[in-house]
Amino acid sequence: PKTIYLSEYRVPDFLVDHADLRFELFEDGARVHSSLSIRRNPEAHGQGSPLELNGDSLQLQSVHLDGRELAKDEYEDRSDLLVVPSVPDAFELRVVTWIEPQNNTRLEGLYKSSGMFCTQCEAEGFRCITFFPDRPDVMARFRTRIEADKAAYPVLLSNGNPVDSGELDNGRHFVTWEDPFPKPSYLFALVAGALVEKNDTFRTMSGREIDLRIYVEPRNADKTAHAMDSLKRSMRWDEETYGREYDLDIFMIVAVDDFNMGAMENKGLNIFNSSCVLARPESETDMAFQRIEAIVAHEYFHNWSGNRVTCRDWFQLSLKEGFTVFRDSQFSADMGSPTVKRIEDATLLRTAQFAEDAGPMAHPVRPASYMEISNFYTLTIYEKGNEVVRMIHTLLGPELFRKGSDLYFERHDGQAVTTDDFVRAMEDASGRDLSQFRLWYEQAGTPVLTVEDDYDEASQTYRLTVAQSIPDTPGQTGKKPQHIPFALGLLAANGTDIPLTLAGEHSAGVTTRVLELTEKSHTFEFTGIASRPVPSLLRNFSAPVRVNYPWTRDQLMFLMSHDSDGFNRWDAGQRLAVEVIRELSGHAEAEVDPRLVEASRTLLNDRDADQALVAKMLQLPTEAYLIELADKPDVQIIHHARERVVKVLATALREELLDCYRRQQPAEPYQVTPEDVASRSLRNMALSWLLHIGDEGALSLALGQFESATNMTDQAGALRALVNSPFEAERGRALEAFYQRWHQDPQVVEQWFSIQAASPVTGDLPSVRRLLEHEAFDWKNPNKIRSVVGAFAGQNLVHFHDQEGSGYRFLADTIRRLDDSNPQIAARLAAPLTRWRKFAPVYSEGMRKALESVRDKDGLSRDVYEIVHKSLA
Ligand code: HT7
Ligand code: ZN
Repeated sequence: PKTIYLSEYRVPDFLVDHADLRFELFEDGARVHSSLSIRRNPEAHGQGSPLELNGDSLQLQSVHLDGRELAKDEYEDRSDLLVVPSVPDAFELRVVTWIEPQNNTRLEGLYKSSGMFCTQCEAEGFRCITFFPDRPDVMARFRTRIEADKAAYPVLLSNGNPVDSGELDNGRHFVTWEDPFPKPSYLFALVAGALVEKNDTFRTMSGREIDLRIYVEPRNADKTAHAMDSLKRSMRWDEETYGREYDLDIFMIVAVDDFNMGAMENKGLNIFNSSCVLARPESETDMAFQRIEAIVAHEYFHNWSGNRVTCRDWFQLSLKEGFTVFRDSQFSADMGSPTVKRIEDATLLRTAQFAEDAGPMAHPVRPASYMEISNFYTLTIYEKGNEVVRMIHTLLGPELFRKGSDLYFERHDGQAVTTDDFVRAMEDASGRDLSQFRLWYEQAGTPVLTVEDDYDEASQTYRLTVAQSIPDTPGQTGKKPQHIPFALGLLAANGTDIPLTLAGEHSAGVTTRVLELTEKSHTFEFTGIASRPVPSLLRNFSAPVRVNYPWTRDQLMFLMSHDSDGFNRWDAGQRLAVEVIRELSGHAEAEVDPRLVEASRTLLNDRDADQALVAKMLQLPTEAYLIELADKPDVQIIHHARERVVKVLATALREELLDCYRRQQPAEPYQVTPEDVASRSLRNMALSWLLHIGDEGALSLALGQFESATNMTDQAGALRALVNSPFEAERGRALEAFYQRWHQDPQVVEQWFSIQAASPVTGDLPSVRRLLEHEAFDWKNPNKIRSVVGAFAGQNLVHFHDQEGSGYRFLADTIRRLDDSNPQIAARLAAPLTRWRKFAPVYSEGMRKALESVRDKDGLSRDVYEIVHKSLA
């Protein structure tokens, strides 16, 4: 496969003003009539160049140019390109193609899911529908007519507003949609099916009434309320926070079961993976409710950050994704607990994005090259991209940031632009120079800050030296220092914040300061410090970096209880737990530091503290995070060390845990408030720790909760605790009862699969293989694959990293099997193997061999080829 470089970007030779599409949908295929008004781009260099339109898996039926059918020798039908060598400066091109959505297992372009037709065009799926300049800087006005059998497909949807509809012969009907906003082809969408519609309305800030519709299969009609509420909250929030108003008369969401990712922001017609939109308390967990609110908001926010202002090319993907993740995380923070949201974002980043940034697929937020763009929908583009925008927000402050975003939307409305245009708008609105800051977009790798300090009692000064270094990544060495906002505070011995005054300044009484790091090393001197302080560094995780500072365990305990920065209170607890677990690794006889037990006891007993934060603080660092922090990790040793800590904590804190379980009584009816979520989380954590040590009292609590739970958070919490307990008979009965109760709900069955596949108790490889044979498993459904294979390889580390290599071979077999049917999913599943070099040799050898076995498959897709070859290079 060919590598595509950012440096080779050229403006398009041709522009499309209008795309007039007609879809004839049948059971054995679909005929697509496309009429394009095309003209040469006055800004293009090659003025006599041939017309080239992208295509993929299309059967070409005819080509007309300005009404005349072209003979076969007047165009070239290469499998991925339609070339018309000789065309005038402006013309009408009519192309008819035949496609087979019913056989489309890749789920790109037009395909069928549970009997309905639907599309996924980002990034390059539109070319699987018809020939088109399928690149985001070609923006056209679309008009779409859909024709289908009326009984089987009563609902026919596309982007924009419906402008015509009617009956046709043979029981068929049609609807025509017109989208007034020019858009790139990746935002095109079509849906046809027997769907029910849930309606609501929203009055915008200028008083327009918007028709809101959620379309689902009839069996899901009772699962739309939460998404609808989330949508209305998002629309209001975007008006209040960014001044952005919705622009069409209708906003539609459709739920589909077979979807490669979470959701898609098609103009006016968002398409969602069912698991990211459908929920009711009885069958979905708190986590699902929160995920749905965030994803509905994310896709809605794209209407401005992505659709009205879009990307010039796919190297600019983070322009829309980083900014939109930033917007949705601000929204979630405003809707719930800001500190908890920050902890969740930082945990994902530090566990998974830092790992990506240290591995063979490391790439900048604005990559310089790719083979397959689908492989670049990564944590770096999304989550690090979010952090980069957040740092601009921190450096500018909220008012200037808002001025910058207003300027960006005003200046670039209707355009396809670059991350550089975004930064320039921020600079122009604020007067700040962000030239060095731009390195965040260009350099891959996670910066490491090494902090040293020194206190001088005589002069009452405290000196802090911060040195930054950025590790080499594939193809990038010798990196320049980046512009890093570094927030910090200093704590006095009584636990209060000390006002921070730098040498030469007058005291302003500020206790958290954002220092700006731009050099390889800086020394900051704080004056008027009466005694040696404890530093609270990188408050609220002000930059996506690693911080090394030699806190003692007593200092960490002190920060856990006194830091005014909630994030750093949590972080101190994590650091303490990491140290304690590390100390046990490979030393079976070593004692668990009693300070961790006491710190946990204090948290459990602290009824005045914010329980949402307490719930987070009591969670031990995950195995994945411990592995990420380790050099040549031995997975089995890390697993057993962490298990021992859980057992010691559960045994020592039995009374407190039982008390916590009884005390935490979330209000009825079920609500997803931070308080209630924390309450359920604490109860379920207490239950799971106690069942882990085989506590008989907790067993009856778990069985009672399992049977009487009125919401899925509690029912699945009890099931998970039972599954991970030593109570074999109860575990088996609970799993069976759960399946019998929920087997008709695919989303719940996915939870049932993943609880088992992720469990060290029930997720051994033979059992996971049995799940693949289960009647509810379906190789064509990405959610099912993720819930079994993804959960096993991503969460069940003790079995996946079996030293025999059986877990690796299993994953390699799965990737090879899926490579032909769904290459995007196959490539994503390969991620756990790509970091083989990181692991201790007993693991890395087996991982490498598994990757080689994938590499050697005949006819490897471009998606998997890129991942495997880059990992083995
Ligand atoms: N912008 C959407 C990306 C997406 C996607 C990309 C590749 C293959 C399938 C896909 N489905 C959705 C999702 C988002 O970030 O909003
Ligand atoms: Zn997005």
